[in-house]
Amino acid sequence: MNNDAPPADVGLIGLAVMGRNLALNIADHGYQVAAYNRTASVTDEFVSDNPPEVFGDTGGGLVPCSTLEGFIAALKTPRIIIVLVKAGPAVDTVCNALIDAGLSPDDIVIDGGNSLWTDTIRREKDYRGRLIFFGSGVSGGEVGARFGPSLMPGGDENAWTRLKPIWESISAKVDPDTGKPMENASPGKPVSGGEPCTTYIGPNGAGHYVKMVHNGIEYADMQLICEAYQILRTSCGMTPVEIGDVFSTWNEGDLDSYLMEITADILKQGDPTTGKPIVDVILDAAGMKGTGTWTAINALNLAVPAATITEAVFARGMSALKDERVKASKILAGPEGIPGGGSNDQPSGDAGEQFIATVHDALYCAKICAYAQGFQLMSAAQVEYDWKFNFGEIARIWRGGCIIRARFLQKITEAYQRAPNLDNLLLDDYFRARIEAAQSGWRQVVAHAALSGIPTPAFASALAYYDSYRTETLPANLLQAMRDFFGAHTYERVDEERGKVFHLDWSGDRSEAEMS
Ligand code: NBP
Repeated sequence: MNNDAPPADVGLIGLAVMGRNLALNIADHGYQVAAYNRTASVTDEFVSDNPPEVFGDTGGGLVPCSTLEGFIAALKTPRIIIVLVKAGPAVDTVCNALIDAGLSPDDIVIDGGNSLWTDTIRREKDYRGRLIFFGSGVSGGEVGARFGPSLMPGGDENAWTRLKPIWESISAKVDPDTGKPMENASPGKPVSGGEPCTTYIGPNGAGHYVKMVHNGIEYADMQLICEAYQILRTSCGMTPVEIGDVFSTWNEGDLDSYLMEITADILKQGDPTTGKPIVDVILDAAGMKGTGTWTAINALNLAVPAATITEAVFARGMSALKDERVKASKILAGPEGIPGGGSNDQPSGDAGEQFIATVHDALYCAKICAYAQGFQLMSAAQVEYDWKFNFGEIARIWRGGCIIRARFLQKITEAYQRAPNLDNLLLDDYFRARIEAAQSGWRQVVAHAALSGIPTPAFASALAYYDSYRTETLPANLLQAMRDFFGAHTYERVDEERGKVFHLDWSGDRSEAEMS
């Protein structure tokens, strides 16, 4: 540690991709950041790569620390320490090492990693009296961390009061008039003004929970874009560059989003080695790190029909079965005997343009459903886990910095501002009208894909979600009868109060009795 350095305002442990970029962002905002990494050479290299000039005249800078004792001594008290290490046991290793190195009970330790929210609930309790454990979702990847992420803080509210000025200064900013992200930050020159993309989410694991659902929605959003690409490629015979051009146009309208923007860019990129479109040389086997799966598991646990999010996780799993799929593609016939599906009847000219418009509508409608499911899941979770979410605020802080940032989120913010207790986003007047106007294209695309043998699990599941949600009588009456038949699980009657349950003596005289 440099003994001449003034005490640091905030500490950062873990200088991999996220930690180093967040440290630079914090320093850009005029803070002195004590930086520590388990492997000390990483700290030295990081600090020597980022001399004080990097931070211009902001007054911010880095204070390298080679031991945790030195790190603790470098920080103003009560301390604020951000931990950005690999999610899982490493977070506890760091907390315990900090306690052993002399941390005080009123020091805040913020876990900014993708930790499982139940771990955050446990840690918040476990470390009470030794340190104040606080969880915060950080979204936006490397660039977001550097120039403005979306931050989803959860934990003790007094701790939030201390953290708030830093979190508000380093988060992404949105233009309050347009609702669009302000993206003109550069090293040493942070964005000034604008609405910060952070707000207090709730106690204990609430911030990490909302970040998890954000990632679940991100899975669905990405899968839907991929399905739109697959349909245009297979059914219209369009090249990646042509589809990239279409996506660039869509990015100027309703579907304006970071993911749409980067997809258009990716589709126009050639492979530096072969010159082919890069997308054609990347193996179609998706990876995942767990947050989508956690969202799906939580939706299943709470019986919330977040089907499009869950399908997006399954779609990655299916993609990873590459070798099996290659074999199956030579064995299993699609419609009209086309192996692996696909259509020979490609629309062109006006018909082609019209078809592209239907794919746009399908993507837009399905995307609304994916978001509706994410918000429905959070709505169930707040009851189950005793939180009180402000959904308008959650949509608001997702408008900038994070991976799912999109024009569309402004509309979600407005929907929840109009009706904070909205049962489902689909019931909001704006979204209801938009789906009403676009659903015909959505239905055509799903039908076309089914008839052509093109897999569209997310498009189709979103449509099933929409149709199920708007159906007054589902065949669950028949299902309940079956459950009562084989397991005496009882049923409710349409002509009795909810909560009264009945059983029919299916194997006896078929009389009905009210059960207690
Ligand atoms: P990684 O998740 O790759 O973790 C690497 C860092 O953890 C290194 O600094 C490493 O130190 C440190 N570390 C490990 Br591993 N075990 C440790 C231990 N027992 N004690 C102390 N330090 C330990 O880094 P990342 O990609 O920057 O991500 C950080 C967190 O942010 C993760 O939770 C991640 O899920 C989350 N996140 C990542 C992204 C992204 O785009 N990468 C986006 C949003 C959130 P070492 O140098 O000594 O090995």
